[in-house]
Amino acid sequence: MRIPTFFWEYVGNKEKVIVEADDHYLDITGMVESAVSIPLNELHKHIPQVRGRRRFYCVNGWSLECEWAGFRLSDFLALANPQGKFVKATSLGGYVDTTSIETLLRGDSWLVTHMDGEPLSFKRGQPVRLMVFDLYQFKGVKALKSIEITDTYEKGTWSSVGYTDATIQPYPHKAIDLNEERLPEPHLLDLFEKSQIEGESL
Ligand SMILES: Nc1nc2c(c(=O)[nH]1)N[C@H]1C(S)=C(S)[C@@H](COP(=O)(O)O)O[C@H]1N2
Ligand SMILES: [Mo]
Repeated sequence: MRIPTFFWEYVGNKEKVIVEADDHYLDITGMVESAVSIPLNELHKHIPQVRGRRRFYCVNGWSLECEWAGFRLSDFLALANPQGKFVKATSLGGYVDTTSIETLLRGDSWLVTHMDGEPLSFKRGQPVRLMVFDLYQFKGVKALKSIEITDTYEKGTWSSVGYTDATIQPYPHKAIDLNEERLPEPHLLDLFEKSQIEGESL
């Protein structure tokens, strides 16, 4: 798939830490029963691999659907038995975002290693990225290095610059994979109404 340049969203293009999947350890630290530091290429021995088509949405008004493969975040977190309320996820290059565990587990959150059958490229978040499909993707973290379980919410890289609500809005987003302008997305109306009722602030 040819991907337009605005698909690349590394912060200021300054995150330049590249690690091969074979050399990468994923960590879970903080308020956990057992801390985890596991080689990415051994994760499949511990938890099931998953695969499926999902559309992801950027708060800047575009969306993209691919076949993603990886692991469910819930399975990964269970290895550590978290005792706190929040997941603070940090990339190799320092991008960070915090979301409540409740939100992540209620939703559709993955650790993604493959996009359309290929290992993630550097731009796409090599070697593994957190993706939160039912929220805007600034809640996700490319080149994920560590997850810290905490009891306090901290603003992340994008929320610090004013993007506080990650609820996918019901107005159309430009579907860059289909080269179509501003597709209508009626199924999002449901999600939108639900989030208004719950009134959760992320
Ligand atoms: N490490 C890292 N992860 C990140 C970002 C980033 O700048 N750095 N941008 C976020 C945002 S706002 C979006 S929309 C998606 C973009 O993913 P893409 O570059 O694969 O399109 O990654 C998210 N995760
Ligand atoms: Mo984004």
